Amino acid sequence: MSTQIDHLMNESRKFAPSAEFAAAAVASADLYESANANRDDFWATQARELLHWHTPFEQVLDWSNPPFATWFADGELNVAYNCLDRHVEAGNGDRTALLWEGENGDERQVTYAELTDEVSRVAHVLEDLGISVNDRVAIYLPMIPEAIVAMLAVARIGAVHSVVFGGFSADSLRARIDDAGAKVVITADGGYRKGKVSALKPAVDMALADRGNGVQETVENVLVVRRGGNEVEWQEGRDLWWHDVVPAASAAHTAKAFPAENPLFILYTSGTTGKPKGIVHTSGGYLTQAAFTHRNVFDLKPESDVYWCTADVGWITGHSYVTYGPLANGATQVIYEGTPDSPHPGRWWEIVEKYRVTTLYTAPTAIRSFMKIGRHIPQKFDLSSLRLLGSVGEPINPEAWMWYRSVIGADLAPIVDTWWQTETGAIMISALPGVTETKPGSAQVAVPGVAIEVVNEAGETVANGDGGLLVVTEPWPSMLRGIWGDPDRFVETYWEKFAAQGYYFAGDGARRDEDGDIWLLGRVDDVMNVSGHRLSTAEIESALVAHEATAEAAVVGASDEATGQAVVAFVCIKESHKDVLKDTDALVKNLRTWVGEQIGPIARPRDIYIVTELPKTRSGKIMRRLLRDVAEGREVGDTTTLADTMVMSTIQSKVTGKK
Ligand code: 6R9
Repeated sequence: MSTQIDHLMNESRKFAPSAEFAAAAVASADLYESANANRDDFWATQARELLHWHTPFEQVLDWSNPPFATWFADGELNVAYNCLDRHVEAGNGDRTALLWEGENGDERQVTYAELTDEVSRVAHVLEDLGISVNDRVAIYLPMIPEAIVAMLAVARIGAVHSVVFGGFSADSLRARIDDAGAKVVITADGGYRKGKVSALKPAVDMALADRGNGVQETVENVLVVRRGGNEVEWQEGRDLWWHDVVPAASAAHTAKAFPAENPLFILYTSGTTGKPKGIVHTSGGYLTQAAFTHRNVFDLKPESDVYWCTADVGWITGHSYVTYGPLANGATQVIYEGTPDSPHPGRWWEIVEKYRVTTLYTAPTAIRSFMKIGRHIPQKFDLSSLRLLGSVGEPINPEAWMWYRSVIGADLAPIVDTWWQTETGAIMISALPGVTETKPGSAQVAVPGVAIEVVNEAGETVANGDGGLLVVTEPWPSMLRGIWGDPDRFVETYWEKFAAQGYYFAGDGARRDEDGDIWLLGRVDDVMNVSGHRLSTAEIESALVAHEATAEAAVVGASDEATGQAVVAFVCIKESHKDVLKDTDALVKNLRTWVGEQIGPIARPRDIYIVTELPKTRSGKIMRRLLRDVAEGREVGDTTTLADTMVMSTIQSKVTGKK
């Protein structure tokens, strides 16, 4: 790795936890000690302490057939019982589980007792529809309490859910239903997004329309929640209204025990090829690590905290840190249906104020978009209840980290930058609040019980100060158990590169600094090679965002005859600095010089395009692949997973107009 990425590593600011926070912290340094002493014993202890086992396990990890692991395989549990009934039995039935806020201002509060009843009813309904152990149920819902109810009802009867994000098209839904062979789809008429009802049921109808290609339809029933109130078409015999069948079902439902390795869910994630991968997670190990990390990384005090993870349940973050982790731990959490700026740009902060949110877990892309609008919006609200902030999904630039800390966290709340993936199931790298001294921009250290290394192409651990590839060197409880229906792809994608060492290859570039702290440098396909120097997109983006006028930046490597690759940047300007747009040539020149000063001349972008939006997936990840197409003058590839498909044509016209 060249010295060019030193820019990021020169970050010398450190923030020790306050004595007060540390004294009351849930996590302690002892966790590392006991995990290091014996990893398997450590996880066995966590599994026993955090979960209820109908049949206690004897076996912990079985790694005799790598990369196919089992955890706690002879134990039995019920995941929904762990998230619901046991809290009621412990006397906490009146505790609020969900504080739901609809985008249109509707509100619902659901206690643990009520949630248990509702999940039990839906479990009966699903059983009456013929769903049993291992059957697949697709869930295609907005962020309403029923989304969580549906997931838990499927889990309760030992079936497997496949949640499909409500923003995905009928085609994407069709592909996911087919791949998993789902028997039931749970959906809604529609939900509120950006101030209006966005319909969902028509996409289900379209997905299930007769394709005339002889493929056998697996879906027998569609269960429909009324939320949007929009008109929907109805197929008698197939479609059922939730409000007709659920309230009529009994709230008494016995949660049966299932083996710990019973599949809990499939979640599709995009890979390097077109076909999405159905990542498979199982029950006991997954729930153990989701609950452990949720408790320790978010310093959870279930009696007093109000936790809010802004992710949709359509993503892994919503699975592990909205549904499973928080509910297993008996937390009280906010669920918000809509977009951050509906009906006004302060909506999130209004919600924090209203519910006295203590813990906020969100993505850098959201933070940067709030930076872009300006601090005067959050400053209108009382955010003093916030005591801990989390980040996930992308590297968080030091500038965004500092803004998050000072504007949202009043310079007091610790920030945990959590690295993990759909495949890892739960958080793998993060500071422990109250224990770790935090550093802006670095995810820092593996959580207790997880073994991470940064290695070179030969699989050798790099020295502190050097960069390489991020690997997980030991199996972990919430690891993916495979790709649905494709064991070969599972082995090839994650385990072949470091087969000799038996390491899991995450696909991310990383570097350890002199303290041994880990810095994520983006996907390895986002690493550029300019005149033989390795440059990371994350590093140049950080430099650009550190400029006072920049709100957000995306950098790609475009092929270049002279230098192999050249740096091409796409930059959004802050509302408060719109004046600089009067002279874009001067602005571009200024930004190039700035990057040169920040990192070195080699990192100066060949081209800088000033744009109003960046292309992002619906989970907020910048789609650099598309920007690379533009930068290299190619036709832009598949844009169907973009949140806003218009963005690319706007950018394209900007770029061609310039040339
Ligand atoms: C949880 C989630 C996984 C990819 C991962 C990495 C990036 C996630 C990050 C991060 C830097 C962090 N990523 N968290 N990069 N710092 N704190 O996002 O899962 O959607 O599967 O994405 O996201 O590149 O490989 P998923």
